[in-house]
Amino acid sequence: MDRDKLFQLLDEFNIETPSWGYADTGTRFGKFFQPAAASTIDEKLADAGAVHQFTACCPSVAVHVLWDFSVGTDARDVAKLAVKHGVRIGAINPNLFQDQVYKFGSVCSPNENARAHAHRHVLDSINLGRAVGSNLLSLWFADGTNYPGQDDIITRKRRMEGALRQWHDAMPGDMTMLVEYKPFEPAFYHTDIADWGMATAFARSAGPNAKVLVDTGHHLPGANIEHIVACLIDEDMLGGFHFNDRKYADDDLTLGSIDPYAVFRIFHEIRNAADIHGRDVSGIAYMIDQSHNLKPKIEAMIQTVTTAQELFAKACLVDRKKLVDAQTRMDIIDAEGCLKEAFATDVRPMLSEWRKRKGVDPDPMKAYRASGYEARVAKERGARKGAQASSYA
Ligand code: LRH
Ligand code: MN
Repeated sequence: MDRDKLFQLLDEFNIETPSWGYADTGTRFGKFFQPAAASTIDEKLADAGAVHQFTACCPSVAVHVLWDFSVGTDARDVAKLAVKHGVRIGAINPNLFQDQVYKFGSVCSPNENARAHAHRHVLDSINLGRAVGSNLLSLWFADGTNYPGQDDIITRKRRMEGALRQWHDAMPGDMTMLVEYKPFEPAFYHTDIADWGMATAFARSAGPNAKVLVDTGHHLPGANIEHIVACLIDEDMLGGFHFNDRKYADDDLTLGSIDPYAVFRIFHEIRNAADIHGRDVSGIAYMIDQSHNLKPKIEAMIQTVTTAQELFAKACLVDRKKLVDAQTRMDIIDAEGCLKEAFATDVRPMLSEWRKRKGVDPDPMKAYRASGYEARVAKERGARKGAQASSYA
């Protein structure tokens, strides 16, 4: 692959960062506060702006409605704040899991108050998306049950179908609905949208502007995620990703920290679908969904973004002519060798040159650390926060 083609692909490879990745997050066993952590939407957008300033590939920020838009907030003001910090508002994520009324689910709940509450919240989220100029409605449902017999699975399925169809039809024509699946947590017996097949069926029944969102942490051990990705692309049903890494479950660790070759294989299938099968992969939304419980949050985000760029660039370098030839000759060693060769390629010099061309420092982490941004905001924000206690119960 010639350098200009690779640089053009890198220009198009934008990665959306999550507002919640800049805030203090934890597990049920505790939350460890960081003085520099963001808590207001202004601070989250400022930090996302800093990541974009040093990486040149993160122009948008995903928001979670109830975490980022307190009551009375004018959405247009938030959009202006984003511009002030050099970014724009990306995917709109309604919160359909934290309100007390959602004890037995949101749109799948036997409790019609829960269904009505959820219905209104997503309609409000669609209007918010219009107000901030976002064309992505990203839906994840904690809906499910904890015990066999607790509720009727088919009744819940039909409630979900009805709700998704209504919201799909309420969306403006240029908005895409992303349906995210997850096998378990917080539900521990069944989850109403548990895997890619269910998400695809729900998206198809919702309407033409509904696609599937693949969160890399939402698969049972042993699942072949790149196989799922290849199928979704060929079915024209892949809407986007929530990238993170994990060793066990939905650990939300930083991308490539546990299994970088797995991420490379996903990017390989995307490039293969485009280069060999002529599939249009330009509309795929590359988003990060991580919680940085221990790592400094902005450094973790910069590390994630540069790792994603490296693994994407390596996947672009697979010699697909040689690969197809080896596959046709059923020469497994040579075929696998094409991927191994690309994965072993040190793409950092090329990425450094791409960054120079974009007018940013070839080493974003070093440049960020030298900027003093972290110490400055820690001083500003730490002073305001004072002592904080964290306990789950
Ligand atoms: C659920 C999930 C979903 C979000 C949340 C922050 O596990 O992946 O995408 O809404 O994390
Ligand atoms: Mn997710």
